[in-house]
Amino acid sequence: MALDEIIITKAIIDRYYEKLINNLETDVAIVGGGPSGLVAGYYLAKAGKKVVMYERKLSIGGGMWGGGMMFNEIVVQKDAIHILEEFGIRFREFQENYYTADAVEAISTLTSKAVQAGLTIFNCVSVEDVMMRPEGITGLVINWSPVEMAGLHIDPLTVRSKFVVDATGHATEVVKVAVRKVPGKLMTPSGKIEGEKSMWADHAENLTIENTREVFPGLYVVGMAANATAGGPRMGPIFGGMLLSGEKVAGELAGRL
Ligand code: 48H
Repeated sequence: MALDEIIITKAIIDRYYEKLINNLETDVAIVGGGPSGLVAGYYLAKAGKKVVMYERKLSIGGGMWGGGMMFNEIVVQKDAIHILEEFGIRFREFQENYYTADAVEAISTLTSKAVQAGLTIFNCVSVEDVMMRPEGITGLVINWSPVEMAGLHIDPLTVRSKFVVDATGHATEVVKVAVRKVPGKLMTPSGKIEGEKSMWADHAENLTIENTREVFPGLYVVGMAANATAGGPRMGPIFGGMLLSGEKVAGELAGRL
């Protein structure tokens, strides 16, 4: 049967439109497609929640692809091994409590399993603002990343969600917008972003999980964004904290929804 380019085009437009329209109102909107956001999206979708993710870049995965300094292996500690097992990511023991996994297998599997569980991902979409109401943050303001990159003056669109998760990593972009533009204070000691601190892997890994929580009504932080918001240190290429943080936020939100 001959292939018709117009049917190919229609198929893409129709299916994308369907995805877009079905995700204008969701339970949870996750900003950023790094490891913590993907794990959160997977567990929320698995719990039957309607969950969407926006990722600025063309590729999903954030900072996991490159392992440590482009040596594409990651380290995961024992406490988080059950998450690798849940996703079917292969790992090897290096020495007691230190396990390694191939970074490419890890991030591609997190992405694939999250989407298959029901997470809808929009890549090449940047979150530039939040929607606010007296009760808190109730959605996101989105635009094509190429619009942002080209500096075009084009108004964005808006999506509503019961909860927003900032999974933007070191940049903490959603929390930054909230601090700058939404009346009220963050649930942190200073009421503002405390700022990421220097390397201390052991301390940072525990704090990442502790700091994974609601920081403004309707807004949760996860992964590196959680530490940056609460003033925790960085941890380098050990990823257990990122995975456990995603699992924690999903559990808390599923409980509230
Ligand atoms: C849409 C956005 C926006 C926006 C950013 O950095 P990530 O991998 O995030 P985490 O927290 O899941 O993982 C952190 C980890 O990769 C890491 O950097 C570690 C462990 N560092 C330790 C250390 O010591 O350095 O992913 C965040 C994603 C990226 O893909 C961004 O492109 C995306 O968020 N993003 N997407 N709209 N406004 N801002």
